[in-house]
Amino acid sequence: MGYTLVIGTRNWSSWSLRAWLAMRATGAPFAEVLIALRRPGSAALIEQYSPSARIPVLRVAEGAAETVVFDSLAICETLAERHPEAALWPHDEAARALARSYAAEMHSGFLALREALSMDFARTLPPRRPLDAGVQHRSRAFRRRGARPWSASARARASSSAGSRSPIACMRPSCRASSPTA
Ligand SMILES: N[C@@H](CCC(=O)N[C@@H](CS)C(=O)NCC(=O)O)C(=O)O
Repeated sequence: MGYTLVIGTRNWSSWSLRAWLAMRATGAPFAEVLIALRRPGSAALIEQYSPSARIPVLRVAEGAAETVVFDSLAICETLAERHPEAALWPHDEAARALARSYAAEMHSGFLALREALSMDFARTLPPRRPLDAGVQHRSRAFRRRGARPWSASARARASSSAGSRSPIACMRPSCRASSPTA
């Protein structure tokens, strides 16, 4: 029996990462085929391994037979089934149902989120805009008073001094209503 996991560029393919993490979690040995994505030949290469023209793909060879699993969640389920000792899903039935719900929801939903914030570990972001002068001024004032603006102690002081004019005001909507500085 032998596993071959076909994945895409590590910095970009979160689908591949899921299958790879599950594969690693089983502790079973596996061969890895890494396909560089977003290159002219990528699609043709993927098609050599995957009937869905998508990666990740897990190929399970058993003697002359080979099973091809071509979806990240299906790969995770297959590995969970084949390696019960790895306990990829929670043992408790209710916890398992909940975990499966989250996994399936992530798998089939959040399209807009995934499009807007696709995984890219290699991207270099432009430097952040410096804080505007007002925020800098408030931060310095807080620091002079020995408090960090949103620390737990600052929030506690803000709520205990409601009614007095504390410069440390909690900005949560529930507090803002009663805050003297709101
Ligand atoms: N639902 C599939 C989606 C897999 C998927 O979309 N993979 C992308 C890479 S992250 C892919 O193969 N794209 C083809 C390409 O880049 O040519 C899964 O969970 O495995």
